[in-house]
Order: sequence, then structure tokens, then C-alpha cells
Amino acid sequence: MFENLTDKLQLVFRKLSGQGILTESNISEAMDQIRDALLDADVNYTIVKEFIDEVRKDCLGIEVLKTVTPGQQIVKIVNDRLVELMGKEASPLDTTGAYPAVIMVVGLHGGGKTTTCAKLAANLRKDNKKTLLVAGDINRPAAIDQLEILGRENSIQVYSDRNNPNVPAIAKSAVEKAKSEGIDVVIIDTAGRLQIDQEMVAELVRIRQAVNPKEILLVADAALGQQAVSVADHFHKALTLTGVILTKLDGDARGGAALSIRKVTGCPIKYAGVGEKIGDLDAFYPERMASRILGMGDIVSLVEKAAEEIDREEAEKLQEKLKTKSFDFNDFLQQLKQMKKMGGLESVLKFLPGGSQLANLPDFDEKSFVHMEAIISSMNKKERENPDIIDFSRRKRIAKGSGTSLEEVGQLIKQFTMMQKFLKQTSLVNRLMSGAPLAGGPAALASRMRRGSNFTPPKKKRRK
Ligand SMILES: Nc1nc2c(ncn2[C@@H]2O[C@H](COP(=O)(O)OP(=O)(O)O)[C@@H](O)[C@H]2O)c(=O)[nH]1
Ligand SMILES: [Mg+2]
Repeated sequence: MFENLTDKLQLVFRKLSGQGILTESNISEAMDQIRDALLDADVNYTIVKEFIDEVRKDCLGIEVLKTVTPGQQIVKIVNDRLVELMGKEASPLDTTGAYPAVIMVVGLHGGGKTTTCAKLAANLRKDNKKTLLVAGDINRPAAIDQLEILGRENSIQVYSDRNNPNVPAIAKSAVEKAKSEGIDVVIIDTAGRLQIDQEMVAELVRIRQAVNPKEILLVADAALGQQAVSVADHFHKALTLTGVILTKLDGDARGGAALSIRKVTGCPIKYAGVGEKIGDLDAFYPERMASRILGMGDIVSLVEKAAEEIDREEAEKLQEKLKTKSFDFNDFLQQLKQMKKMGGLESVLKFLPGGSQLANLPDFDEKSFVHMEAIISSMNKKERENPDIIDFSRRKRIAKGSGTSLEEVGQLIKQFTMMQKFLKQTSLVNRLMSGAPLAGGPAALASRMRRGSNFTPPKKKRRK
């Protein structure tokens, strides 16, 4: 699958990895090559342009990690953007709500509708769901035969009515039958054409009205590339699809459809057909697909680990320092500087379990960093080491020296004392580090810290 694209991208990355540092010029060269590779894979032009712009921006803003090379980091950037392009999260089949759930399968002739209907039924059987396949392509008797054979071979019930020319009525009867027999999901195979035409669309709309499907899935041949994308776009406009199933990804598809369809139509890809056999239907996971396209899953996880590692190290160092009872204004200042370097308190807190909510402290924004630094710099050595001695007249002097207000100085001292107190609750810090729940949750803690009230650690449950 997508070998050509994979080969080309790997070539770009190999070249980058050989270069120790990233410069605007080698990033630029790499972006040109990635762009060509994507265009060759028949990805939509506008999408390629946007994609490259985003990747370039990410590359220029890269934060260098110790244990991996910049080239490896770019692999990760491209990976993440590919995942995003394909929809980020997987989009599972929805069979909730009305009973039985109805799935309508639509698409052009030869895309793989009939085969995919049977594959879907086999997939649902794994979830213990009973299905009924409905032969809705009545124009060609061979199509009904095909579905019946697939049903017989795989022990899936098939509903057909060769004497009825009214497909919406057939679909309706099938749903009634399913209801009375306790069948969970009805899957309707429909007629395709070589081209989208009004007559076909009108029939599909009538079927939709008759049975109100939970899912309307377009089956599209991935080998058609951009043509598959425009087919999807048309079907979506006519029918409001709930998802796309890309077939024949086992063949010589170049990747264009898989990489463009989500962004162009807004419809998620739900499954990928990867062969002619009944089991050859995979749920579509953007992350796995990106990893297959790049063929560099190991580098992606290496970079992820390195990023986590460095942040964890910093967070732990900070924690260690904060835990000590000797924590004074000197430490506070140093921590402020370090936090600023690391992108603010939030960036540190978010790596502590539950810390992401604590990070919403409004008092720690960029501007107040500057003021805090100024205030602490205006304190003398004694005051920094022993903030208790800072009385009104000292406050006045500090405010004047730092160009801030008395109020701000008071605020900072209050915050510092609170933080000091908070940090002395070592058990609390440990709890935070271990991910154990806090009484009222981190948000409650954060608000207590903000208000300046004393924090009482959660009471231990007494065992009887
Ligand atoms: N290799 C491959 N062949 C497929 C896949 N899905 C369907 N086919 C084949 O494509 C052809 C057309 O499929 P069919 O279900 O009849 O398409 P329909 O006209 O849309 O109903 C058949 O020969 C299928 O076996 C797939 O994912 N991979
Ligand atoms: Mg068919």
C-alpha cells in the first residue's frame, strides 16, 4: 500500500537525518520533496499546499530534544500532520439508536459495494450483532445472485425480492422482517452506475426516506485517487454521507484518496478494504495509516518518548526543589526563570498527573512573570531568605524599587507563602505525582490556592 509515497518520504527523511542541524534551506528543500511526493501520490493540490505550510511552520518552531536528531523530529511532525489530515481519531460504525440499525451502502459501479456489505456483516458478527443483507441492486440479476452467494458462503441472512421493482419498498420490508426476527443491523446494498446520475441519486434518496438509515456509507475505490474524492464529494452533497469506506487499498492505490477525502468532504473514513476475502476489511485508524505511509513508526515513538522524558525530568527536578522546606524567594525566582524558559508553569504542570487543571491558575501568565521577577529582584538577601520579615515599610520600598504597586507586592508574598505551605504538604505533592485523586479534584485545589485559603489535605478514609 502506497509504496511509492513511502519510498519517497523515507528518502527525504534519510537525507535530513544525515544533516546534524536544521536550517531554513534544508527544511525548505525537504518541504519541496515532500510536496512532490504527495502530489505524485495524487493528493489534492490545495491540501498539499496547506499541509506543507503547516509542516514547515512546525519545523521552524521545533524545540530541540537531546536524544533525537532534528531529522527524526521532522518525521514526527509529518506523522502528526498526516494523522490530523486523515481525521485524527478513528470513527467507528454507529449502530445505536433505532432498532434495527440500518446501514445503506452506496457508490459507483464496481467500487466494491456488494463485497463490502458482506464484509461489514462479518465484522458485526464479531461484536455478536446479527445482520440482514438486503439486495437493493435489482437492475442486474447477477448482483442479487452475488449477494446471495456471499450470504450463503458466510452464513449471513440475505433478503431479496426479485419480483418487486420498488427498492425503497424492498428495503422497508427487510427492516420490518429484521425487527420481527430480532436482527440488530440491516445492511442495504444499492445499485451503482459508472457515473453519478440523477436517477440513481433519486432512488437512493427514496431509500433513505423509506428506512432512515443510521449510516450512509460511500464505498469508493481508492485506486481512483482524486476521482474517488470528487465522487465522495458529489455523493456527500446529494445524500449527506456518514462515512466513507475506501476499497482496494491492497492494490496499487497511490494514497491520494486516503489522504484527501476526509479534508475535502469532511466525511470520516470508517473502513479500508484490503482484499477480496470476507475478512479483508479493516477499521480505519488515522494513526496506523500514517505510520504505514511513513513506515517509520519506531522513529515516531522514539521522538514521543524523548519529548516526554525531557519534560518529565524537568518536572521532577522542579518537584524535588519545591518539596524541600527551605524553599525561599531565591528558589522561587529561579523556578520562575526556569518555567519561563520552559514555556510557563503550564508546560511543567501538564506533565504532572492532574496538573493540567492546576495549570489554569490565572496569576501565572507571561506578564505577571515579568512583574514577579522585578519584585523579587528588588528584595534584599535577607528578605528573600526569610519573607516573614517583609513588613509594610519593606513592601513599600520593594514596590517602588520594582516599579510595581503595593498591592502586587502583597499579592506575590501571599502567593509565595501559600505555595510554600502547599508544598510542605509533601503528601499532597506525592499524591499529585502518583496521580492519586485529590479531594475535590485539582481544579478545587487550584481555586483554593487562588483564593489564598488554607489547604487541608484530604482526610483518609478510616477502615472499620
Ligand atoms: N483487491 C480488492 N478487491 C476488492 C476489494 N473490494 C472489492 N473488491 C473486488 O472488486 C470487484 C467489485 O466488487 P463489487 O462488490 O461487486 O462492487 P460493486 O459493483 O460496487 O458492488 C470484485 O471483484 C471484488 O472482489 C478490496 O478491498 N480489495
Ligand atoms: Mg454490487
